[in-house]
Amino acid sequence: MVIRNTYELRKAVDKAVDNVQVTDIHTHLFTTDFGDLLLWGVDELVTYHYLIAETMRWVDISYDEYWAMSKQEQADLIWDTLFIKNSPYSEACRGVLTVLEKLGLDIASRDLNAFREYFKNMTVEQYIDKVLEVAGVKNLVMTNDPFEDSERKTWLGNYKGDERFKAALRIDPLLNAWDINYKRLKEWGYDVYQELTESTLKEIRRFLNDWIDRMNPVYMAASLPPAFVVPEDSARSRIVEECIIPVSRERNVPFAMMIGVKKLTNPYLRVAGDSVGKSDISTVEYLCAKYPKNKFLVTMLARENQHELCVAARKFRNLLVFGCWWFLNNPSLIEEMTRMRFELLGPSVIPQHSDARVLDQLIYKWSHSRKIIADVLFDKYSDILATGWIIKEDEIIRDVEKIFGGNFWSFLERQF
Ligand code: RAT
Ligand code: ZN
Repeated sequence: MVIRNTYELRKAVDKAVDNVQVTDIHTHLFTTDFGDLLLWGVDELVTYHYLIAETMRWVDISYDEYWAMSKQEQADLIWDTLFIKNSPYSEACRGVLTVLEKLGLDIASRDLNAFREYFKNMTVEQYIDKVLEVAGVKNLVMTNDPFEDSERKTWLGNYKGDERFKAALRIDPLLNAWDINYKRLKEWGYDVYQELTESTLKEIRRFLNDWIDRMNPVYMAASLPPAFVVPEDSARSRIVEECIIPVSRERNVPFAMMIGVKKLTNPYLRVAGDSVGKSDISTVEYLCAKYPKNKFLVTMLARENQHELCVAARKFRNLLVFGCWWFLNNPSLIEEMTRMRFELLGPSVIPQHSDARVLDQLIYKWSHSRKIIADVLFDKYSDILATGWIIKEDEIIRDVEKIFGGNFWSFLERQF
């Protein structure tokens, strides 16, 4: 169908974006094989670390007292602080309301215990089906760290998998603390030393290959500090160039770099204590230029890095920009970044991932992002419609399929 005016355009864009089944390329969710590692339900939702950080701004209890509480006590404190004593319009608070509303619960009751009741008779299997359906997510990528003992035992034991959940091999410990973690590789039977000799590098490649065989990951990923620089004289830089790059190319497993995290700026906040810093885009440019046959997925945490990251993607087809990560996952910034990306890169980006740590969050993260992406798309199509360009509804559906996941799958298939 040919779109004739902005009224039809608005309807077609909203329909395409509402109906698209998403591939969520970065989450912290797990299959049921991993037991308690898959977080779900209202107490997990309310104790999301984004909300812990917001709560501690209001309350005067010590961090230790907070961490000593049971999960339910923590949730009660957060609910009372952020939802009852203050209005819950921060993005993370609003997200909880969106989830409860989309599950059909009576938000107006403000009754956390009533919300808890809803989950009492639900099995996790039923709830996965329900959430994926409500969120419109067809498949998602986990974060799988072989250095996490709780997770490792499942990979080495009876991992069965679920077609909807893809693995991603997370390698932060290898890149960010080699001086400590080489000992773990040694324990696991790899003949490595702290000094990066040829034979140690070979063993690191063997470690990566073994885990690629075991997990069948769609990419290898690391969260990296603002000071992430390649090339430089450091263990991290050498492991990137001499291990990650060759294995990534040989196995066709892209390297996902998530750059700009200042770890534990406030260590007392634990998982909620990380912050953001500006990073050097030259590292991304260097890697894309020096290794044109390698594939790189990149997201950066600082708002200040977003423009140069788009420009880098214009220069390098082996660079796929994705997501509005963590502190950028707020409506004002998602809108700004999505506009800039569409203007510089057209549909050749992945505007969003959820980063869901709690299954339920898929519902709000995708509902909120869909709305903003649809608004920006409508503006962009309106501009070309005004020139006399003919837009067909099928073409809108085609573009929407790409940005909500198709680009990811076709990037994996490309051969440079
Ligand atoms: O967004 C988050 O939940 C962060 O804590 C991190 O998990 C971050 O997304 C990461 O993958 O390191
Ligand atoms: Zn994450």
